[in-house]
Amino acid sequence: MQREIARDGTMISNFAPTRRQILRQLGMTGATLMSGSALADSLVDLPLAGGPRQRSITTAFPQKRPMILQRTRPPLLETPFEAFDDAVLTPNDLFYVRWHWADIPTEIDSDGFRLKVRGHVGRAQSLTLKEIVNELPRVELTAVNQCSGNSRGHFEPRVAGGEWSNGAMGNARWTGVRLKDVLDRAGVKPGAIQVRFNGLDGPVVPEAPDFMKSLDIDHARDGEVMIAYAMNGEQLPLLNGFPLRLVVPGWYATYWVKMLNDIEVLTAPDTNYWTATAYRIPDTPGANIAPGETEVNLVPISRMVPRSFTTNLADGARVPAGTPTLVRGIAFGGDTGVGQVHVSTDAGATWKPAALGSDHGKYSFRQWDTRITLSYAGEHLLMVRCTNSNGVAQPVTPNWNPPGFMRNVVECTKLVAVL
Ligand SMILES: Nc1nc2c(c(=O)[nH]1)N[C@H]1C(S)=C(S)[C@@H](COP(=O)(O)O)O[C@H]1N2
Ligand SMILES: [Mo]
Repeated sequence: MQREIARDGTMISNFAPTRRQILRQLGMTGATLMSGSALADSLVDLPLAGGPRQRSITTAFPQKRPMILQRTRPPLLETPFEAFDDAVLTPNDLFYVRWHWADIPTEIDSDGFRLKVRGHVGRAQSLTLKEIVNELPRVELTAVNQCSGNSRGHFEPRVAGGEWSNGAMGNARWTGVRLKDVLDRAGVKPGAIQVRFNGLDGPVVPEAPDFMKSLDIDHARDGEVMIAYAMNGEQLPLLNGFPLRLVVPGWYATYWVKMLNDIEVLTAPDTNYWTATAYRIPDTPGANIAPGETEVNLVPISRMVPRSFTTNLADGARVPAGTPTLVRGIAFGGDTGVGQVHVSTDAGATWKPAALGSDHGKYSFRQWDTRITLSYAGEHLLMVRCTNSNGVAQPVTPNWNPPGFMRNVVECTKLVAVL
């Protein structure tokens, strides 16, 4: 088992649980999703566009430590940002949560659970968790799961939708099987076009469209897309998709279908609302348009773009003037690895490379650090910019689009240097 030291001095294991351990863990999971009352334990100020807004911290959800509460039904819980400074892997009990519909099973019997594989296949399957764990090759991958609308609350002008700050993302080590191996077992027939994924959750009213997403057949069979049964060496928390979820490395989390129990191979492009209509972005660089601009071509959201954050100094932090200050954070390349991370303390006139931490694979967060010296007392802006290994760099001006997707502007932290 590989281990590394986290910043708080504890050990992080690069968990390699045995099949027996995994099967023991995948016992019935049950939970009460929310108590309905007394959700707010305390308040947190978030510096969102249009002025800071107070949001509550909740401890009312199962398998979760205190989380920032966006919405109760369906649960939308944001990861407190400090978690990203503590370790390169986001702990399961701090991992953000997002659901579209409130009808989410509160108890799942793992013996009775089946994953169906059907549609345009030669041998339709109804797989038990034991079969998935024991009979298919196991794969592991560290990858960032980020909501398309992460950081939406910072859009200016403001847009409709969940007002996330920067905590609708997380990085985990995923264990599971290749989607390709599952599809091969079912024997996909020639003429397949897309593969549709559905989970156990559903809408509260029957007329509303069940949440489903589809991938093109070649993407589904690329050998990278996974069906995960463990996250950071443990079974998935119920709210993150117990017992199985899709992992689509490098792509926005909307495709990472949770509580996955149904895979359907299609012979025509999926026309369901969530694939054909929702989650569309302007077909422009960075999905960027001017507010009010119309007549733009829309395409499905897909690959992530690079981002980076300072994690050890919050906005308004006081640092000593004239002496070096340690600055550190995380970066990710989006659909590929981190190439370089640079910081600037002079409004972007000059950029200095940061040192990169250990490489957990191209889809993972990568830690970075450097030292800055602020020569005079007063306010300074610290900027951090990731360039991914394809040479794509974060923009210095924010993108804008009506759904508030794909924000990846260079982040600025205001520092106050004191003598
Ligand atoms: N079954 C199901 N899977 C789903 C969703 C959903 O509503 N239902 N939401 C998707 C979206 S938009 C996001 S951002 C991620 C959130 O994953 P998490 O809750 O594990 O962080 O789940 C995705 N998978
Ligand atoms: Mo999302």
